[in-house]
Amino acid sequence: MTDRSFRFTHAITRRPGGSITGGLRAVDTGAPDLATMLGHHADYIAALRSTGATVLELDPLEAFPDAVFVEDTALCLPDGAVVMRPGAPSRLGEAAEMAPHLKALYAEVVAIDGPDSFIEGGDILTTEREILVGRSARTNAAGIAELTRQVAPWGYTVREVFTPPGVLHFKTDCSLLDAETILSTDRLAASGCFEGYRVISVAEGEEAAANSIRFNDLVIVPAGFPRTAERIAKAGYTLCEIGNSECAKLDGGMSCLSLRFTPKG
Ligand code: CIR
Repeated sequence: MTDRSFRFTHAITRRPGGSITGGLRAVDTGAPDLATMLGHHADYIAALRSTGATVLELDPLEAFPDAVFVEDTALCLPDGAVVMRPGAPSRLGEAAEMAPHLKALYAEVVAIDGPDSFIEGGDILTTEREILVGRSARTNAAGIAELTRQVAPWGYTVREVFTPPGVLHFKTDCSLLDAETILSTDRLAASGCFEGYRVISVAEGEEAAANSIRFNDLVIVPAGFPRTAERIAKAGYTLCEIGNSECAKLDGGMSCLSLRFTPKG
């Protein structure tokens, strides 16, 4: 298989609830507007579905203000799913809420469970040949070591890399575009972590466009970054732009809003 890292039959999403106004953020730029966010969320789900995928829409979890950002709760590979252990204390319980939904779709679901292990899905970039995990304020060496052991039986190798200082997650600054190609900020690519891949840089001043996703035939990008959008389109990808103004207030983007996978059953 040469496209398992970007061709998927399924996605899981979770609608934001009223508690979203209490979501974590590095800098307070104002409360997100729920109605606007729900509109963007619906557009996002429609884009995923337009590729033919089955998309599960879970109900809001009011007890967890950041629960819309489901990506951080699990890593989903063809052979099985790994339930994460989020490093943000207010998000730790979100992982257990996701586990039953994964068990309904996968024969094998394992979990990161060491008391000192922390890891969030936003720090994990799965490519065709490896899994890159960025150490960050949310993901530590113990979490990465546990993940490495969990995915080894499924034939995956993990490479530890670093999320730039002040950047929330590794994938805040990069996305997979195809088996060979990564969209990245210059500050992340400068670390050398994408050696051996083709890198398309986001335009200067448009760093937030780096959190995009390749989902089947689409590259889903946040709206409002025209120079980066043009670069991606010129490289031959089919673009779909989705509003992200409200999630951006909580440091969230296109990858955070879904788990994307093809379960073997
Ligand atoms: C957080 O700080 O955890 C949320 N406000 C944003 C999470 C974004 N998730 C992601 O990049 N995978």
